This record gives sequence, structure tokens and C-alpha cells, in this order.
Amino acid sequence: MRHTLAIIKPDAVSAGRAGKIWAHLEGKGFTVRAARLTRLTRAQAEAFYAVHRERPFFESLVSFMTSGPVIPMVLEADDAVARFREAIGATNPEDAADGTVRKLYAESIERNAIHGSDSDENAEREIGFFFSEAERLSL
Ligand code: FUP
Repeated sequence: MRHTLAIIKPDAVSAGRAGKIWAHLEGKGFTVRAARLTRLTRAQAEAFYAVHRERPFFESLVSFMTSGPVIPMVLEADDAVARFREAIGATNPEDAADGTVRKLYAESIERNAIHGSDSDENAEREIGFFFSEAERLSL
């Protein structure tokens, strides 16, 4: 799989860090193949994070993810999912390795700047969540 789904999250967009993150990812060898600026509805955020709906942080996560615009993007590289997870770092920025997006730009475990798919299967599902069939066919 050469594609993964990233989302630059509301904390990073509202703080004006989206351009730096975009450039950082290109510098790490990812090609942006699709992107848009959008704001998630509550229903969209709940569906996107449905796997976490029983977790104590779910409500807060949904509120955060709907608090402002986000930038979903399809990134291309060899072994895209694994390489992108490495580039963004651990979920909690306190645990993220130096030079990773979350170490550089995240504020907290919740306001952690960026999402990245965690498997090829989820990358396909998540790309389909944000991009139309016509857009996917042109990747
Ligand atoms: P990740 O795959 O690194 O994005 O992390 P998870 O799928 O485990 O979690 C999804 C999102 O839930 C995280 F990006 C942030 C949020 N989260 C919390 O707010 N608190 C937690 O304890 C764990 C995750």
C-alpha cells in the first residue's frame, strides 16, 4: 500500500501550524495526493472515531475534533502507513521521539496535531471517509 490518510487536527490548523506540518511531511518524502480544508460535524467525528466510543476520552475527543477546521489528506510513499506512523510519533507528545510531528507541534495527548491511519485496512476506510470515489480513482 502506497497511501495513508492524515488529518491535520484543529489545534494545529487554528494555531497556524498547518503549513509547517505540510512542509515537514513533504521533507520526509511523502507526496500529498489529495487534501481539503473542512470542519467535521459531530456525526462525522463520532463515526470516524467509533472504535473509541466506549473510552472515557471519547466525548472530549469528539468535541475537540469538531472545534474548528481540519485538513484531511492522502499521502503517498512506499510503505506509507508504517512510515507515516513513524513520522508522526507516539499518541502522547511527551512520549514522541525527537523530530516527529507530535513532538514538534502537539500540545497534549488529545490536542496532538495530526492523525495517521494505523493499518492498510484503516487507511482505505479512512480515505473513503473523506474522499469521493472519483477522487480515489485519480490517486
Ligand atoms: P493514534 O492512533 O496515535 O492517533 O491514537 P489512538 O487511536 O489510540 O487514539 C485516537 C485519538 O484519541 C488520539 F489521537 C487522541 C485521543 N486520545 C485521547 O484523547 N486520550 C487518550 O488517552 C488516548 C487517545
